Amino acid sequence: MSVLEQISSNEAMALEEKYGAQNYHPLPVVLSRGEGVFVWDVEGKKYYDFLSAYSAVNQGHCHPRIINALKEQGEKLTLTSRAFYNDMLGRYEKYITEFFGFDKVLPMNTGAEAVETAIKLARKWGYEKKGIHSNQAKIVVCQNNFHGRTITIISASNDPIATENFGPFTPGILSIRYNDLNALREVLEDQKVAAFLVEPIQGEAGVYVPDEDYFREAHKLCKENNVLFVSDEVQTGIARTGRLLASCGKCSCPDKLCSGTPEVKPDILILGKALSGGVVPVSAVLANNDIMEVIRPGNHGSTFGGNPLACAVALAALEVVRDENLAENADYLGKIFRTEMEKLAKQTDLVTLVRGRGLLNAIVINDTEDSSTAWDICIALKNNGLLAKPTHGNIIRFAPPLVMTEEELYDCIGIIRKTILEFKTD
Ligand code: IF1
Repeated sequence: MSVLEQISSNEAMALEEKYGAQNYHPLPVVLSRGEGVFVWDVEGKKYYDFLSAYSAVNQGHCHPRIINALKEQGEKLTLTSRAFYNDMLGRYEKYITEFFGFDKVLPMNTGAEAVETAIKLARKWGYEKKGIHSNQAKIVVCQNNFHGRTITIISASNDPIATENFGPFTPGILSIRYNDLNALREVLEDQKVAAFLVEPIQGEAGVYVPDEDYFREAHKLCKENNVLFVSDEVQTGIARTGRLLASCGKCSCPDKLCSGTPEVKPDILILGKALSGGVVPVSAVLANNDIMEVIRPGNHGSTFGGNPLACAVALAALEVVRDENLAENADYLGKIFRTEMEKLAKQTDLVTLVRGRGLLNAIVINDTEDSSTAWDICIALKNNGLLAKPTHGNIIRFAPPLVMTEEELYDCIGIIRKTILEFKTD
């Protein structure tokens, strides 16, 4: 069999099982094409994508403008390394910093790399600007966080599956309860704290939305204590929650871009995933000069970070977010979605709770002990033409591309309603 020959779903799954490390447990569907809110499996069955590659494909699959940028730049220049200048990086840096309202950007590739970068930046700032004694700096994180998979980042995790037998871990991390301002107030009394690293909504924890004023007050506490407020918007950023950034709180940006003065402007902003529309790995750390200036040549970097292909793709991906009003669309559709899911929750004992913001939502399934119901519902949804994945056992996350139309959303709500109401537990 030639490697380029068309294969069946079963063959593709068997190959992954035989030759791939088994670090995932995917839904049994093998995709070979995507366009907008739809994906197709190798047998040609069409599905609504309700995961969007964990919110990386906010602009929809293979968005023509982004793919065009990929093709055009791909034929010109893809990688120079940072040993030389390239003619795309500066243009991209100007665009993204103005877009989000920061002085400077440090370009990386994956979300985890950007989180690592932010931690390094915060520590260095802690020593050089705050005056913390060398090697004493602490980073505060929240329980049930998800920031990525590196050793330092999992050192901040309390998920046994992500951490067991990966030690020894990175020291200097303090963990407090999420959505608990008193816990934050207490921990900030420690003068060695350089930064508070937090997600505006905890995605992996099951789309856990904090209290309305949590971010604003947490930000204030950090300011009072000369601690950097570091917002991980890898998943929540780029219009996913109905605003350009989830940390904007009640979005009041006159130009709808949040480049004015958002309600909470983090000291360090971490972006990834949809920054490239899911086309190539592009992540970024944004901060103002007084923080970013602690990084000097040789302190940090990456072979691929800031490569011209990534820059061209990310520029196009951000233009799509702005020109197609994706934040507004996510806000509008999200309200419809939650209203309809709440109606559904009243009709069945299977759904106990609906929560989320914009088009980052989850329903909590009244599940059996071994959590098989949420998985089985996702299999039934797949058979009915909609792809979603359970998280933390009994929670199903719903996060379609933000280019969805209202008509398509109602179609999807119909599929979810029908699937759940017809679902039989045995
Ligand atoms: C996987 C969840 C989503 C993230 C935040 C950094 C990163 C992520 C807030 C790292 C990554 C992913 C990765 C993915 C599952 C996933 C996820 F379920 F874990 F929570 F999106 F919903 N900060 N999130 O959410 O970014 O290095 O992966 O580019 O398969 O591990 P990355």
